[in-house]
Formats: sequence, C-alpha cells, structure tokens
Amino acid sequence: MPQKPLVTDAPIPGPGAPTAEALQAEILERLIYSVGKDPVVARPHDWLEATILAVRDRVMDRWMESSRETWRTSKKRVYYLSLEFLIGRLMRDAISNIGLMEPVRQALKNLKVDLGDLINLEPDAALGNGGLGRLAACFLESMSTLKIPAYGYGIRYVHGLFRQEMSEGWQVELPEDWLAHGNPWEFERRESAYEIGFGGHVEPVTDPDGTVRQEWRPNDHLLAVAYDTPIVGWRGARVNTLRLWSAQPIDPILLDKFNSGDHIGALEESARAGAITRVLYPADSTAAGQELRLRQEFFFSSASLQDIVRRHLQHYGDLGSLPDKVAIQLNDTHPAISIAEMMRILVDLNGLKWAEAWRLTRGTFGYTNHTLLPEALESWPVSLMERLLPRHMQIIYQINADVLAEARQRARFSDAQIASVSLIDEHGGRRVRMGQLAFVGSHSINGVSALHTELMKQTVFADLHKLYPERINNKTNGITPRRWLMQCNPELTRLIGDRIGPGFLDDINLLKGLDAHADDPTFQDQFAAVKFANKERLARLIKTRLNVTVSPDALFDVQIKRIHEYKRQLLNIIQAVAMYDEIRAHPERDFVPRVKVFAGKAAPGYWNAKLIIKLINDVAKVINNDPAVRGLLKVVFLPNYNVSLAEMIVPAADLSEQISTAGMEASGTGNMKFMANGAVTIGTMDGANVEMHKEVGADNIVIFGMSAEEVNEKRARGEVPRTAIDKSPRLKEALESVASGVFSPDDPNRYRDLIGGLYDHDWFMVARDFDAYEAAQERVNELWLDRKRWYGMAVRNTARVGFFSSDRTISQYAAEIWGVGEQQAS
Ligand code: B1H
Repeated sequence: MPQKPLVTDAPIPGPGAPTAEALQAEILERLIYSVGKDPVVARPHDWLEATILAVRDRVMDRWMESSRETWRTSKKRVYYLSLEFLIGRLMRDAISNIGLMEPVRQALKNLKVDLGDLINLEPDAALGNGGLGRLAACFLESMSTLKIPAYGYGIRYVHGLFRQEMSEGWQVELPEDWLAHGNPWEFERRESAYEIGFGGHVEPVTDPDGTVRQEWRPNDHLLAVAYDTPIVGWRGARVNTLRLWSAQPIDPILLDKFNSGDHIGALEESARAGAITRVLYPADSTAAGQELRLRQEFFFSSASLQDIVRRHLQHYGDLGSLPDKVAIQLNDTHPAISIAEMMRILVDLNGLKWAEAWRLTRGTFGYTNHTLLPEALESWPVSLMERLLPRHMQIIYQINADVLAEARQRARFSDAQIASVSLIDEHGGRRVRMGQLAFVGSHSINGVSALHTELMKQTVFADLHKLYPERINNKTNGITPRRWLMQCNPELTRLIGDRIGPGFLDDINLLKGLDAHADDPTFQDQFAAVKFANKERLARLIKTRLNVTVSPDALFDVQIKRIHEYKRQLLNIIQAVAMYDEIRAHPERDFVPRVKVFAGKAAPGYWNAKLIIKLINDVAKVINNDPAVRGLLKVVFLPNYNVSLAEMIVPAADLSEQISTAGMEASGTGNMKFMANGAVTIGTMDGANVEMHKEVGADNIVIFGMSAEEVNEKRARGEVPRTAIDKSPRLKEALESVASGVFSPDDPNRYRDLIGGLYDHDWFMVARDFDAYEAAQERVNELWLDRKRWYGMAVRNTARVGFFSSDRTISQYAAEIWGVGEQQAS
C-alpha cells in the first residue's frame, strides 16, 4: 500500500530537489566509482557506504557555501570544545534534515535495497558517555539549524564507549569499533595538522629588543591531524563542521632502530602517540584522574586553539579582535587547560602583554558546568602538571597570584575564602582545580538548569560568585526535536502535522496548538494508537533480544540512562520487588499491568552500579518466570544502551522515570525526550524536572519526594534512615527479601552490603523517599486507569515541550554568552 508521505519530507526550499531517479543514479555511481563494487555483488555495507556518499555529496555545496559566507561577512564564529560528542547515527539525520527521506527510500527500493535496513546497519558514533556528550551533539545540530557559524572540536576516538554485553546478568565490557568499516562521513585534513608538545622544560630567552620571554621546550612531540564531518541543520539551513583530532607520530617509524634490528622499538613512538586518541574514558560524572586523560585534554585543547588562532590571524591579521570574532565554549572542565594554553599562545608565541592577553582570553571563553558531584570535579596533581606541562603550570601560578591579589584587595576576602577561590587545592597533596581555572578565565559561567545554577552559586562556586557576581548565568538544557521527535517518531510527527499543520516542524513552539486537542476523544485515540504501535515494535525487540514476552497493553514504565546511585535505579527496582510481593500476597486483586524497562551502562570500575545491573537482572528472572505474577509485572534490562536504542525505546514509553536524589542531577535531558514523545514523567524536583513541572503544569506530571533543601538538611543532621524503614512494612519486606537472597539463591549474600548501605547512611535517600515514590506510583495507576485523563496528560506533554528544544537553549547561548547573530528563540 503506498504510504502517505511524511510531513517531514517537505523539500528544502529552493530549486533542484532531486527525483528518486536522479538519486538512484547517484547512489549507483558512488557504488561503482567510489566503493568500487559491482551492483551485482554489492553487500549491504557497500550500499550503505554508497548511499552515505551520495547523501554527503548533496550536502557539500551547502557546506562550502556556509563557510564562504562566514568569510565573506566576517561573522563571529563559535567554537564548542568538548571531549565528548555522542552523535549516534548520522545518515537518517542528514537525509531527513535535507528533506530527502522519501526520494532516497524510493531510489534504494528501485535498486532492491531497503532504506530501513541500511539505517540500522550504520554504526553509532558513540564518542561520549551520556548526557554531556549527547548535549554537545544536539547543540551542533541546533547551531546549524539556527545558521550560527560554529565548529565542534573534539577527539576522534578509535574506540567509542564500550559495548555492553550481559553474562549471567553481569555487565561485561567489550571494545566498540565504529570505524571497522571505515567512516564515509569524514574527510581527513592532512594539511590541518599541528604539533603538540609534552614535558621538557621552560627557558627564558632574550629577544633582540631586550625583552625576556619564557619559551617552552617540550621533549615529546606528536601531531594532531584533523578529521572533518559535516553537520547539516534542519532544511539544510547551514552546514557546520565537527573537527575531530587524531594523534599521530611525527616519525611513523624510527628507521635507525628498525635497521639495527629493534623492530618493536622502531614502532614505539607511533604506538605512544596513537594511544592518546585510542579510547574514550568510560566514566560518566567521575573524573578519570590518569595521566593519559590529561594528555587527551591538552592534546585536543592545544590543537583546537592553534587552529582557531591560525584561522583568526589569517582573516583579521591581529589578535586584538579575538573576543569580537571568536567565542570558545568549554563543555565542562575537560578542555579547561585551554585557558592556560591560550595565554601561552598570546604571551609567549605572539608577544602580547600579560594583562592584555588576559583580557582577550576572558573575553573569548565561556564555561559550562555540568555537575556538582565532588567526584566529578577535575583536579590534577601539581607534580604531574609540572612534569607534563611545565609552562602551563607557571601560567596557572601567575593567574592564581592575580586572582588572589584581587580577592584580598578588592573584595577583602578572609583566608578561608582565599583558600576556596584558589586555583590550587592545598589539602592533602597540592592539586590544580580545573573548575576554578575555567571560572576565572571565562566571562560567562553557566549551569544547565535553574536549580543547578542556583546550587552552583551556593556551593562549589560560592566565593568565586561573590568575587565575580555578574558571571554565573543559567542555560537550561534542550534536545533537538528533529532527532528526538521527527526522526525517531515519524508516525506521531505525521499525526501532529495532520492535526495542526506542518508549521511546528520549523517552530517547535507551535506544538502548543495541540493543547486545544488534548481532550478530543478522536485525537486521543489516534495518539494512543501511535503509542501502541511503537510499543508493539519495542515488544518485538524485547522478544528478539531477551526472549521475554511483554504485552503492549501494559503500562510501559521506562528508566534508561547511565547507572548511578544518585539516579536511583535501585529505588525503582525495589519498588518492583514491593509490587511483586503485593501481587503474590493478593491473588484475588486487580493490578495495573506494568512492564518495567531498564537500560544503561555502568562505569567499568563502579562496583555498586554493576551490582545494581545484576540485581535488576536477578529480579527480572524471578518475576518474569513466576506464574503467580499472572503476567501483571515484567522487568526487562535491555543491554548496550546507546543513542539508537534510545530512539527505539523513547517513543514507546508511557511513563518516564526521572527519580534522582534532589540536588544531584544537574539537568537531565532524557526527561525532555520522553516528554516530546508523550510520556508522563514521574520525578523528583531535580534538575530540569523543575522547569518541566512549570511548563507542563502540576496536573500533567507526577512529582514526589524530598526537595534538594530537605536532602541537604537530613544529610547535615546526620539523620539515620532506620526509622523510615521501620515505619514502612512494605519497604522493609522488599529490602529483607533482596538482602536475604530471595533473588540470588546462588549467592544469598550478594546484595547484603548494597542493602546494608540503605540502613547505614542511605546517602541517596532511597529508603527515605520510598513511601513517597510508592504513593506516586499508585497515583500513576489511577491516572492510567482513567484513559481520557492519561492521554490528555500525554498530549499536553508533547504540546508543551517547546521550551526544551535545543534551538531555544542555543538561541540563549548565542544572545547572552556568545554575542552572535540575532537568532530568536523559536
Ligand atoms: C554530566 C558529566 C560528566 N555532568 C565527567 N557531568 C565526565 C562528568 O568523563 N568524565 O570525566 C563525563 C561526564 N555529565 C551530565 O550532563 C549531567 O549529569 C546531566 O544531568 C546533564 O543533563 C548533562 C548535560 O548537561
């Protein structure tokens, strides 16, 4: 049956939208002349490559035109420095953004190839851990959509985030290999290579005019080589560049060594250089702390700054205009060494005076903080910094001296305040604090949700905020509605377009128009039918991957994100245990059938997180196989969570679990993806949930639990959780069953310590929020049973998601931090 075209397939305005026949010819040409395959023997990967190349060709003209235009108009450029870009697949995104989904589908069909199959064959570019990296990817897409001249700078890791497999319910990490079949999206730029130094010493040199400069003489050198990927915005508005650096040796082989018979030694330099960009550190919200990580940070910071300064000088000839023409945004502190590197470039290499260089640096940099968790705040031992980056250490000392003098003289800071703003942490081994360095070197420091920004002012940066009260500002996160609604949920997109017209594709705030239809029974039925179809699709995936049967009639209750104690997957699974007990205790009663879906990776060294994965799998095994449950409850853990899996799960969710301990999730962005796709949120007043509560209204979200302030108080008082447990028989029963090995008969003590922690200190308030959480889940059941009420809520969630578009976020960065363009929040 011919499909009605999707509303997203509106072609790019302007002449020359290609026909399916033209595209078919282009794909064939690519297959033969670039991939070098005869169509008769071509394999799926060959077709994928040929299709990507044909699509890429369609983007090239715009890419070149975009950069020509920036040169021509001397516009300010934005540089987004991030150690992570969690991009996922690029092909569907690119095809959809240039409006060619149907003609490409038809072109391939004529060639007897299925576009859907090819889409699923493309590997995810998983160059990130979680929210921070995904945010960077959404921002790139929004910057292109809003026609902002921008570059993303990062590392071309050979191995992205590890692949997660399950072995008897335990997480096993396997290397990820996204480049195994090559990467048709990227262009290697051999001509854009920079030398990066490490180690050595600093020497004062006297210039002919008598001035003394410090010169860094590194003893270790390697090359940073650029790889460029085009990032196309919605309707091809603009194409920006993601430039990823790869480390290469200066001498690929030491021939002297090789000729003298030392074949391994001859390749040593090559191996050492390559190690820097070999693999992404798999820690989310924890600082890695190893020397290789600092090398990665400096490597990509230095390469990016050399590139930025070269480009600026080439165009403008002087560095005085740097803040007027360049905005550099630091995605957390991972690139914070850039502050010192910029000072070195300006002062040591270009002869600027210190004060002038500092003014230019501060005018150019902005810093985004993404977490207040103490274990995630980066600091490096002074001894390591001195050995690896001796000149940068001197520069950091100089910056610190200036800041502390200002704090003493202008702000009359006490010794305690001085210690808190100092770039050097003197407690137990001297360390450089990267947060302080990023803060003092930037004119703007932003948090990622209203609550998080407030807490920044009150906690980690309290004294720096007193010293520089105008610098901290909030930029609540967002997600791109192209990937997270239009592409991942085409059926819902089509339905919305049929109802309110296609305007929302270009202005997401027009989704508000759905509010008027939220209680219309026909529309509700259609909305529910789309959700049901997406649930059927997920149910099939669950069947294939886990051999567990789930009914799409049940409430799909979903928690997918990194596994972390503060995100409280433990609270969720303990509630599942309590529900299990209840079902067994009351065989006569009706229950709302639920499917609890979990997915997420644990940092390889994070024992409790890995144990929580095992617990989810242990509980799932018992519950899913107990006939007494009568199919009323299913628990599934889908392995290897990544962007592509999220794109499958999110459209199928009824309930979105955003249940972090209040005050600990800086923002969350998964919460926004679910909202866009018409899931109802059960959540705490944490991160962006606070703004979500405001946008969607108290009637359309289920909020529970302690506030950040209450959490703080309880912790400060050192209150023990035992009373909360004693007061709650259902919690007690659930905890005792887990602790005593009901779900782990093969190792009854497996969860004793994990549960013991809840009795002991319960840092994350799992026990003390449990009753409130159960009551909230009860409320969810009531709402679900009132079908009209539920779908009214679901529609209103989609209708009111506009604020959480990364276009809004980026417009605010552009206007309030970067000073570029007149982009309005759409
Ligand atoms: C976030 C990180 C993070 N915050 C250290 N911090 C890392 C810290 O490899 N490391 O060393 C990696 C990642 N990630 C997340 O950022 C927050 O937890 C989320 O709440 C937030 O939504 C996201 C984007 O702002």
